[in-house]
Amino acid sequence: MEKLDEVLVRAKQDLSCVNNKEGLGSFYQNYLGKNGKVTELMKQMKDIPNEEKKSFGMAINNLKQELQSLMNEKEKEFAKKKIQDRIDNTKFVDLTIPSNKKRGSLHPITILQEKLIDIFLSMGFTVEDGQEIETEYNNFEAVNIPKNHPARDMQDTFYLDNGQVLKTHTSAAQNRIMKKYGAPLKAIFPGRCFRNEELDASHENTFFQIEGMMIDKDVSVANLIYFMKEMLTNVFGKQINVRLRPGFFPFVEPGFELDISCPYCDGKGCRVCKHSGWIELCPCGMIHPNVLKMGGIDPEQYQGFAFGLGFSRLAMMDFDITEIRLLNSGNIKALSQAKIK
Ligand code: FA5
Repeated sequence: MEKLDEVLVRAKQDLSCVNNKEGLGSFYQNYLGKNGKVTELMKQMKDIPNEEKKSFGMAINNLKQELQSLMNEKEKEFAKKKIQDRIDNTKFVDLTIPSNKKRGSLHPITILQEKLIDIFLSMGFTVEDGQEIETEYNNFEAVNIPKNHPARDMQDTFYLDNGQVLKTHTSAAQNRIMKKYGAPLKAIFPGRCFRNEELDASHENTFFQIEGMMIDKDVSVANLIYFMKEMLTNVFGKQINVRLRPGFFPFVEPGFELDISCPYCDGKGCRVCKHSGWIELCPCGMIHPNVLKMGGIDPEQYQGFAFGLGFSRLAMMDFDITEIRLLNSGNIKALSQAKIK
């Protein structure tokens, strides 16, 4: 029994020096492990006279329980210390200090796209998704540009190994949308386009267009002019005049280049309109009968207009950005100088 008391005193001393989990592991091995001091004492049970065996056994059990609860205490102490250490080493952030970081904003392209979508939704158009990777058929053949047609040269693009192309214009979605809805339909489809281009301040290899199509009975150029004027008046927040000049695109007949009266000088002449009072903005026209036919729509019954607005360039005007490459640059410092209204 004396030996048991000695072991307990010794164990308490040893445990007071333990200050980590590894130390606690060694302590366990030294006392309660296979060859530990308490286990050794238990092995002596056989030499104890029978009448004392019971009390010796109980004392050993008490000793084991005491050591176990001392170890549990120690473990709790370690856990508390770990939390305290983390608190002591954490650098607290004072959320009340004003930040010197600039606030973020949406990208000019996103802002303008949302504005255009809202305008067209309010005029009863649906918004469709186009694909960035398209079949050659949808990008060219379905819009009346057969293989070897010279118009393909104007829209050279990036061809994938599987023969598909990065779409050169949003018109590539026309055929899919006509087949999906049939006539009548009123839809816009914004999207990213790609061309193998000589790059300059207004030509990028990756840029955005928004396409619009309206197909119904008795649709005419008058409808086209009405919707374009409505859209532009909403974008610029003032009355915009338009004029049409003849333009060639194989998928429209007749085809036009739509110019707008310069919204910056109200047609008087300025740097933006190169002192002409007009800005070339949006190719458009009446959808070619072949294109309607390929889309499964009877051109004898239905007509439609289509337009393909280059809205990277519109964004440049709207946000006073003089270099188109800025729009794809991810250069926050430069983009934040764009006049986001
Ligand atoms: C087309 O892409 C026709 N699909 C538009 C169309 C649709 C006509 C429906 C008739 C009916 P174009 O190649 O001109 O046309 O491009 C349209 C607009 O996209 C241009 O006016 C211009 O604003 C923009 N654009 C074209 N190429 C680039 C480029 N490399 N970088 C930036 N914008 C471009």
